[in-house]
Amino acid sequence: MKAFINNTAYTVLENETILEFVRRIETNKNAIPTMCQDDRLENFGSCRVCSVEIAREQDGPTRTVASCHTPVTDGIFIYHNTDRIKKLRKNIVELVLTDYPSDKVFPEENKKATPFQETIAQIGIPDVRYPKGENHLDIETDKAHPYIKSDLAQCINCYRCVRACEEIQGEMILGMSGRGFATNIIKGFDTSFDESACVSCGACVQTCPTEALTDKFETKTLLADKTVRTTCTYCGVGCQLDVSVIDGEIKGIQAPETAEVNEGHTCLKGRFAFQFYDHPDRLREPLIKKNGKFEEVTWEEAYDFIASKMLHIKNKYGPDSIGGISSSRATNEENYLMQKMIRVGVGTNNIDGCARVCHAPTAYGMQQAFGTGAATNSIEDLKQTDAIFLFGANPIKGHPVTGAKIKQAFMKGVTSIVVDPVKTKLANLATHFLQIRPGTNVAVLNMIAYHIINENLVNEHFITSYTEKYEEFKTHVSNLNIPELEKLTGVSNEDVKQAAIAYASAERAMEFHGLGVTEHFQGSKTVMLLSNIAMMTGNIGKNGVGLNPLRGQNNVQGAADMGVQPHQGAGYMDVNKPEIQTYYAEKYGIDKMPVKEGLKIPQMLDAAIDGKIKALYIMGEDTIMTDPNTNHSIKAFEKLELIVVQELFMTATTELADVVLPAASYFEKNGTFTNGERRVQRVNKVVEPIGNSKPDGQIIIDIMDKLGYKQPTGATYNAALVIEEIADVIPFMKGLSWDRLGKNGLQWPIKEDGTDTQMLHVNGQFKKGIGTFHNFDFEESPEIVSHGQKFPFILTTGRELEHYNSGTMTRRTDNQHILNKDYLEVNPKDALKKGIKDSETVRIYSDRGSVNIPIKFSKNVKKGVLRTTFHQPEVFINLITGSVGDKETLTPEYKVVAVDFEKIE
Ligand SMILES: Nc1nc2c(c(=O)[nH]1)N[C@H]1C(S)=C(S)[C@@H](COP(=O)(O)OP(=O)(O)OC[C@H]3O[C@@H](n4cnc5c(=O)[nH]c(N)nc54)[C@H](O)[C@@H]3O)O[C@H]1N2
Ligand SMILES: Nc1nc2c(c(=O)[nH]1)N[C@H]1C(S)=C(S)[C@@H](COP(=O)(O)OP(=O)(O)OC[C@H]3O[C@@H](n4cnc5c(=O)[nH]c(N)nc54)[C@H](O)[C@@H]3O)O[C@H]1N2
Ligand SMILES: [Mo]
Repeated sequence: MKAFINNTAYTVLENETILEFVRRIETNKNAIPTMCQDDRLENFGSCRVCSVEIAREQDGPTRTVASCHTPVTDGIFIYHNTDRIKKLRKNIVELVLTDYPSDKVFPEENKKATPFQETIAQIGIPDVRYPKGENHLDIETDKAHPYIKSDLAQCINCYRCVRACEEIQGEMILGMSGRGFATNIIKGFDTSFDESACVSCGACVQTCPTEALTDKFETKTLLADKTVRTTCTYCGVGCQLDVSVIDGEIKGIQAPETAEVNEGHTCLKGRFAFQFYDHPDRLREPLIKKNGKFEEVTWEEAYDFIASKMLHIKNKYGPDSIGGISSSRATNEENYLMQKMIRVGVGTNNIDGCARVCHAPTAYGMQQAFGTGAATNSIEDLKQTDAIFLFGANPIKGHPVTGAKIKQAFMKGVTSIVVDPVKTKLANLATHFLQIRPGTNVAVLNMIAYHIINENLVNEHFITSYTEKYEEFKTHVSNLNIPELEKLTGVSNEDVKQAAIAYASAERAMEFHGLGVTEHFQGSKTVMLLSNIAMMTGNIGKNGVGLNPLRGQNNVQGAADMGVQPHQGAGYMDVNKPEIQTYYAEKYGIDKMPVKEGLKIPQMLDAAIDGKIKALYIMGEDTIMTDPNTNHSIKAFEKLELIVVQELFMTATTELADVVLPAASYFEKNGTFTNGERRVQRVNKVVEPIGNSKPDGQIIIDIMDKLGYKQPTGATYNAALVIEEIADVIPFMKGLSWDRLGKNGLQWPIKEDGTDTQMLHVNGQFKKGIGTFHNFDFEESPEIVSHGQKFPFILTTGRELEHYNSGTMTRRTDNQHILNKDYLEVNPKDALKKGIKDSETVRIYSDRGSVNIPIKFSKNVKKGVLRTTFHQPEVFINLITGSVGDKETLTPEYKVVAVDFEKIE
């Protein structure tokens, strides 16, 4: 199809609007001025600033249309800069200016123009001819919210904020009220931002073309010295951020609209929670504990102390007496170096990371079923799916940008199934919600498989062509005692059947899962059953399907890829195989690699108590706060001869250390993070390291050197060079290089020529050759079997939107002004039975200990179930969690804790 711009013919792309067409041909975003239009929002066509003239024939009679929402039709003639159109635009904007502060028409000194000011300049308005009317200029500025400011006097009623709130975030906090000049945006039921149910994502601020909505950092109008694109440090979504810097300090963050992952959106942590980075509490100097007190020392002194102690312990007790815990908060390059330091510098496979307390069962279970432990598809696929099966994940809080996309899909009517013991926001919107008893995943998935088979909804072709052991699974499932499982799970068989039918009859169904699957006694088994369900319905290997773990930390996927696991080295090769040992030894330029599989974190702690582990080297984990059964962890730490911790802040873990090394935060170093869809993205240095802190990569290279191994990429940490080494060692990253990563990264496997991979196991070609079915029976958690009688409530712990894990970072930002407490969610009936009122503080106790916590009445939990989180050290919930873990991977069962609670007298 062709159409004409000023009488010249051009080819039109499918579904192009006139605005898109003209902008593309003129390669100029400003070819037509706009006001209410935002590329990320549905076209609205209300302000008419983007008007153009169109004609059926050359220089024929014209019609005026809003170009943003008018599709190009075959052969039309477009005239977008005629005198008539220019006059019309000027009139529209002048009219808007009659109700707009006169001192905001042009950019203020030392400030960048707002998009509206740019439009004014583009249209060329020297002054406003019309007198000021009755207007809304006297509306007071709302500054109650810690981050978002609204000055509605500057509102031009373009509705962009209202639409962004709904169309990007999926909230409906903002609305319009009143008519004519009195029209203005309202929040909630006309409250302040602070009182509304706003999730503080800042989408409204980013889209607002004036300063009617700004963040408190005034990021929109900052005249920054530089803006650096980097990858967010919080969850595994991997949002891209544009960080503005003035005089070497970070002043504000916006979301780049060119980012494939987050498409100009972030949550409140990515956009606003950066103030931790230069907080007075940041560690700035190395510290050694002398006579029970930390003293500042030089790097040289700290290094010498660590190296001499480590070498002494290694010589006395052997290399297996030392263990390393690496950080999923740090970069790939740093994780790679860390596992190398432990394996090559020390000579042991005792290296592990936070995947152990998180998604290790996902990696293990998916490897058993498919051959690769990572997400099969990409988030982009949400646009192509017919059904979403959300199992034990709460992305609204944990992965907010993906959560918003899932919410959009739910609201648009995609078939939606949620399985969770807690009625989450998404559960409320879902077409099917199974509110199971915590810990009964295997039972409910067996029921689902039973119904899929019974209803004849299996994909026989997929099963026979690409998988094995289906018949065993089928026989197992057909022998199930369904009424017994119904009782165990606490959900009706009919509801499960309907959910099973909904999933299996969708053309394309996508599974998402989270910690509600993995942090359980039967975690790995649940992952394998989720894999079964996908395989038996043929939901693998095409767009809009698959098994998609919502990986937790910014770089937990990457840490495992880099070899932060005791049984597999960089690139998932088994460390106990002689040919693999030879492979790594050659790559690392040493004689021989350690031969024994290493210890997992819980085993390291047990071994410390048994006197077999003598030293722990920890890079960026708050083990004491975040591992279960804190008193057990403390007991282990107290037996150690050496504890080294690289950290940003003093934590419960550093308090017990012998040496604390100040690490540079992600703003202060280069490297890469790998998100939950296997996408390796650049982390670009934004500012210099705070104080005397150093990037983890530099610290590790220095320590390796002291231990007698010289890193071949040189004595200075250089991420691009370490990537070259990684690409040489890890076969599925052969084509990885710093330059190739570009702005939006690459998804592994990355071929030698640099082509990457959006989807795994395409056309039934499983990584391990053939997909394998496994079958399991439900087994009650030992936690319930041993302690359920005495402690009759089940506590499950999860997350809040505003805070991140141990809270070290988010607690040092204004997020703490939005939420500064952990609460215990209790079904009102349970509390009232004990004579406890809403908001009272209770004592909650288990076999391990007790803590005090304020309660919050909540109908989102059934009777007998309690929910809280683990962000605030004032509560320190892991004092009561237990040591039961997933049988295969030892991932702790944070989601089933036998407890009771009582009123504090
Ligand atoms: N705001 C914020 N975001 C985060 C984090 C944070 O601390 N704060 N942490 C990051 C990290 S490390 C991770 S791993 C991810 C985690 O993100 P998610 O996996 O979403 O983690 P959770 O909220 O802990 O648990 C998910 C859901 O599992 C449910 N669940 C509990 N028990 C069961 C069960 O027996 N069966 C089923 N089907 N469901 C169950 C819970 O009720 C909860 O809704 O979030 C990441 N993102
Ligand atoms: N009760 C309960 N406990 C849980 C969970 C639960 O659901 N319930 N979830 C578990 C899960 S899934 C996880 S992943 C763990 C998370 O547990 P952790 O990994 O211990 O928690 P984080 O707060 O993410 O980060 C650890 C530390 O890294 C530091 N840090 C950040 N960036 C850097 C850096 O670049 N370099 C260095 N050296 N340090 C840095 C931070 O200051 C922080 O203290 O918690 C687990 N604990
Ligand atoms: Mo995690």
